[in-house]
Amino acid sequence: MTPSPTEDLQRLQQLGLERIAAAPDLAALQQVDTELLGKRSEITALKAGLGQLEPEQRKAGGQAINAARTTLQQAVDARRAELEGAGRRQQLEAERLDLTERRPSARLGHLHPVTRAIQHLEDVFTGMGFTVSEGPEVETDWYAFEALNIPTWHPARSMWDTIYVDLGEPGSTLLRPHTSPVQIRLMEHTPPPIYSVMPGRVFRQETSDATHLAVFHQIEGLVVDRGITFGDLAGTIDAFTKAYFGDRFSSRLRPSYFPFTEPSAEFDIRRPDGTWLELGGCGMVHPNVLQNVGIDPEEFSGFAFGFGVDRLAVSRHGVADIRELFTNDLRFLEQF
Ligand code: FA5
Repeated sequence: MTPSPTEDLQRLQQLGLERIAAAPDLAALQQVDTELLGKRSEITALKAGLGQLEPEQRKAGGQAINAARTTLQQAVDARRAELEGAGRRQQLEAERLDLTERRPSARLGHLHPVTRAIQHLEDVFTGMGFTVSEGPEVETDWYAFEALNIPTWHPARSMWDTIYVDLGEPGSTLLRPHTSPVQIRLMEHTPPPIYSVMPGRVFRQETSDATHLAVFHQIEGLVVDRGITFGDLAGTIDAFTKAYFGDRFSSRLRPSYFPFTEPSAEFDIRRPDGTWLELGGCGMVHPNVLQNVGIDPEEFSGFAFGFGVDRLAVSRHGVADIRELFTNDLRFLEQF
């Protein structure tokens, strides 16, 4: 006994719907569509067979076949829309450009530890009411020595192993061996009160070792006002040490000598491991220096300090050898 057209239809519709739902892509769906509803499909064959039925059965059969066709056709259309939508989403996703995305392979650099130290120092000092000033790296003998109370004959000249530039009178032009000339330039143009720091690069004829470089950085500080005392200097150095290094570091002043300050002191910091590091020199601005720039030492007094930024950066980061800063080994620099 052959199955009735109704049973055939139900089976065809059920199987058809399953195949449509399972079609993984548009090409597969097209194939299923042709097989289910095309000219050579079973459903078309069923329709052709209607002619052999009785007229009343023919009508009911025709309606059932049409209903099944419509159901299958709607399922194909729905699945097609679904697959097309997924395709568009996939394409959009593939073509998406996220401009805010940081790819893990694109490594961002950062500023050199010495540049960062200078910026940090500027922040600390501007927070204490200081301005920031700059001066040239190539200097004249006047600014680097004479105006700082160090005449040519002065034995203290040997404190700075100066690199001279072959320009003008021999010995008249040089690479500044310290940032103190910027004090002179500032005082020449700015009437007191002066509260300023002056960071910059300096140069000395020096053989590098773990604590010395031939090209390094200093930051100079200068205060000129009425009634400034050595107590103000000591207080400023102390406030700076705590602000920059934190409470685990402390500072001390040792008597010393600089021709441009009187009295003079050496400024050391004590690291958390208990060792001391000579960071810089300081003192009360010598009256001769004030006179050299036309400031009356009877009316104004001041203090100055100058210390090594590179030494400060390495001690802050616990680096044993200062030369590491400038060998430009990325594996070293990336740690900061
Ligand atoms: C001076 O250069 C004075 N101009 C400092 C000063 C300013 C004194 C204002 C008084 C008033 P000195 O030569 O000591 O001083 O150098 C100051 C600091 O620079 C040193 O304490 C050290 O921290 C740093 N320094 C000196 N030489 C080197 C070097 N070769 N490499 C790295 N850092 C150095």
